[in-house]
Amino acid sequence: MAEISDLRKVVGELKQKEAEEITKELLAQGLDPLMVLEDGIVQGLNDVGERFQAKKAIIPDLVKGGIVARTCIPYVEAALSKVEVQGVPKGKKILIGTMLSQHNIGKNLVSTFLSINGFDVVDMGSENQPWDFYEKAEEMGVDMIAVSVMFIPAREKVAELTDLLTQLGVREKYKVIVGGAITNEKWAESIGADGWGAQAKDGVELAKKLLGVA
Ligand code: B12
Repeated sequence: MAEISDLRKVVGELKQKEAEEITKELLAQGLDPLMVLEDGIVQGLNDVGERFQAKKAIIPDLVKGGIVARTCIPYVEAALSKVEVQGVPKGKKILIGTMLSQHNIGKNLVSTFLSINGFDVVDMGSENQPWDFYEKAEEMGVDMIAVSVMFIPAREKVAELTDLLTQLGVREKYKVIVGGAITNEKWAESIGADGWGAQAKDGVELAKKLLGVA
């Protein structure tokens, strides 16, 4: 019988077919889809990232890691929507995007989690600049801006975003939350974000808390 550690291993080894089969098997066993996601798929990708950092993996491995993850995640999402759906419209609009980077897998997960929990999500995709977030937030009249931050150059751009909102006199209109592989709570506080989340599900908790909805 497959275990979550097996999923982490095959994702880390970039074995697409095996990863897909084990994901299906673990979910069929009734394991918590959130654990399958975080302890299996995300940890496996972190292992790929660590190998890359240690120069034991190359960019095509990162590309393959993204493909393996995107093969497995739809099964998790299907299982999540069965157990997690709150379905209650919250009447709150949240803008989400990645700052600068092409890494969109985590952002897509946060977006899905928010949607299935009843938030109205405006997904502006990847490779955004600070002013893209500002313009879209004003255009769509959102309540919150969620930024996914996945590589180092993106970090200072998020600081630029909070400064820009302040300079334009709209900082109070929007709650700003951040997350992503290279972020932590201390950094989020230092750039004046309203909240930070380690995992996609934290985005939902932060949105509920900061926007004052049950
Ligand atoms: C797959 C991958 C890629 C793929 C991405 C494919 C895609 N469509 O997304 C591709 C090939 C594009 C890629 C490219 C690069 N990558 Co890359 N990549 C990764 C890898 C292995 C996995 C990322 C991933 O999808 N993880 C799975 C998802 C689910 O996790 P996540 O994004 O972290 O999201 C979770 C949480 O963080 C959270 N979350 C995310 N966003 C938000 C937002 C909010 C508001 C909240 C609450 C929560 C939240 O929720 C998610 C679920 O729990 C990471 C390693 C790692 N440790 O993450 C490196 C990594 C991110 N990449 C890295 C680098 C360096 C690069 C490149 C610069 C390499 C290069 N020299 O070209 C390029 C940059 C390209 C660009 N312009 O953006 C570094 C970044 C660190 C740094 N020093 O900047 C990492 C950490 C690898 C490493 N250890 O060196 N990469």
